[in-house]
Amino acid sequence: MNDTVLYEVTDGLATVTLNRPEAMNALNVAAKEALRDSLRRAASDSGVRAVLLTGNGRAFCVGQDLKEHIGTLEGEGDPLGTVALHYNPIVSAITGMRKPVVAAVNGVAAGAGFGFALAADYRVVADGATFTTAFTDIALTADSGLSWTLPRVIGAGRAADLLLFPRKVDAAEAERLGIAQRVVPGAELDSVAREIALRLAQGPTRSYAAVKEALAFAADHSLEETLEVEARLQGELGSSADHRAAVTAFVRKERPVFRGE
Ligand code: T3D
Repeated sequence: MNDTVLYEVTDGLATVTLNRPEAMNALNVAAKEALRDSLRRAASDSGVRAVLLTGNGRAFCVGQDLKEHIGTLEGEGDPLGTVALHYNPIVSAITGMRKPVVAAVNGVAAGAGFGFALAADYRVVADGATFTTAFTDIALTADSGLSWTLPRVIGAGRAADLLLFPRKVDAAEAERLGIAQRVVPGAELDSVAREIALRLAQGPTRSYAAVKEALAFAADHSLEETLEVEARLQGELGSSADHRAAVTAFVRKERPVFRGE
């Protein structure tokens, strides 16, 4: 691990912070490796029940560090090998994590940075933040899952528009399009995003994992197939300690305490 990404766990919440503010959290190799490893660490730590992903400084993440990339293009080897090596594992770590991931989008999210935000389960966005696909401006195509997530979130026509004609989508439009689930004043972003992520960290972790699994499955399967998956997942949750505790608390008119079990 290195200081391009900060990792902290408190109260069951892992906070993963991109920490290259001087470079707008552009992703050089060190940052990509640290982000991938931090997310895997959070996924495998049973003490972590939710993850908050954010950036230090005025950007959330502007994607690939193009100042590093130009060197790779001019050197030997496979300049775009980083997609399989870094970007894909980062996105898979976020989407495959059996716990909720909240992105606190503090500033511009461009290219892969936009992709990471959309891979998260919930986006809390500062009112001054913007989103841009950026890829075709540098003669690339979408990566970091954007060609899968973006049309599902905003529709195929709008996704094609943003990918063919990259522009900055402001927070208000992001909220209208469904990119942002919540927009808050910049000064309140940290506290609101943390409050939301902590609430998830104290919630029924296995239920959240099942919601993630079912939504991902339903995205490319039939209703009949999805009904089967829902039945299996519900069956598994039926014998969970959190479900028993919640129903007992409901009947007793008490607040349930979820242990993520
Ligand atoms: O290997 C591969 O390439 C494959 C992987 C691809 C994944 C990707 O993410 S590809 C997409 C890469 N990202 C971009 O193309 C975004 C490029 N940046 C921009 O379009 C704009 O900078 C922003 C819309 C993000 C922000 O605009 P603005 O006006 O707020 O800031 P600015 O003035 O353009 O930039 C401020 C500084 O940040 C500037 O540096 P300087 O002049 O002060 O030294 C700029 O060069 C730097 N910066 C911004 N984006 C990047 C960057 N430096 C390195 N890499 C960047 N991606």
